Amino acid sequence: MAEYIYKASVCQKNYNFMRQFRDRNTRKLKNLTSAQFMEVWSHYDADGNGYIEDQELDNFLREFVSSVNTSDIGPEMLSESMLEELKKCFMEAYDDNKDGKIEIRELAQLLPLEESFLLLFRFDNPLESSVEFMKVNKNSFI
Ligand SMILES: [Ca+2]
Ligand SMILES: [Ca+2]
Repeated sequence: MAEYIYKASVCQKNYNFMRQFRDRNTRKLKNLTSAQFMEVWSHYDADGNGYIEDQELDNFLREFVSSVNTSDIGPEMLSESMLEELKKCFMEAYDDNKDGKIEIRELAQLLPLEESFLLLFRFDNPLESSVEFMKVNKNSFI
């Protein structure tokens, strides 16, 4: 994993959306508020179908990994084979229902969330989809 992070960090040239959520010094992800989480979600679920999949998943992984670095230094991209390998490990860890896509509940396990917000994702809650989630989110948080 360390190697991936290093290599990815020399690669990304474009604006990295994830970087703003990392602590300037420790480079750890900060606890996200519900609003920030939804920003991340809608940024990467570009077509809004309720899943981060295929190209969206690749984009997310690239940025997630390379955001560890403070700046983008080189023009080189994360190689396809490295990305594939990374994706395999990643999906094994986070794709709970093994459908090859990341849904909102799975992303919630991946990102650090603020305590009160985290409760929404505990197992006895009835949220089935991102659409439902956004409804609840709108009522209780914004
Ligand atoms: Ca999508
Ligand atoms: Ca899944």
